[in-house]
Amino acid sequence: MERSLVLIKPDAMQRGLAGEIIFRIERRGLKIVAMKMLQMDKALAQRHYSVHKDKAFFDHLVDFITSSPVIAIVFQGKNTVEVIRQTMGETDPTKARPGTIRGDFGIDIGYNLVHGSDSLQNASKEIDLFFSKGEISDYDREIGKWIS
Ligand code: IDP
Ligand code: MG
Repeated sequence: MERSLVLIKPDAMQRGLAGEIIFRIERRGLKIVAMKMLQMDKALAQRHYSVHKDKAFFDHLVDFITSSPVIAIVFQGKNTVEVIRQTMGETDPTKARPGTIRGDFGIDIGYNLVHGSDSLQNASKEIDLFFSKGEISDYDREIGKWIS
């Protein structure tokens, strides 16, 4: 079983798309094991996006992700990292296929609605940034056997 971190970004919060995004990922069969709404501060944003610190868009990205509350969610299930990346679509919404979250709701790379970890290693680091161990609840679901 894998875990991945999802963030419902400020543009999705402002546009009232949080439920739609959670719905699409949850419906794949992934299980929510932790969730909270929070206002990210600059320090957390810089740590979360530290791999991009030398990029031209970094300051804008930090301003954007701290501009409104976000919802942070840990999803758990089979191939979770890949399944979420696939459900989100390409980073640039103009390249994301219709049927993906970004392909259906986005038009600009700076406003692409949702974050999902890009590897198991980064998922683990990102989950630790947002959640303590005690905030993550693993539990069995009866429907689990019908999904994987
Ligand atoms: P990802 O979110 O699909 O994993 P990354 O390459 O990790 O994409 O980039 C992190 C975030 O930085 C993107 O989701 C997007 O919000 C923003 N970003 C990436 N590239 C650009 C760009 O060229 N211009 C503006 N923002 C960008
Ligand atoms: Mg990324």
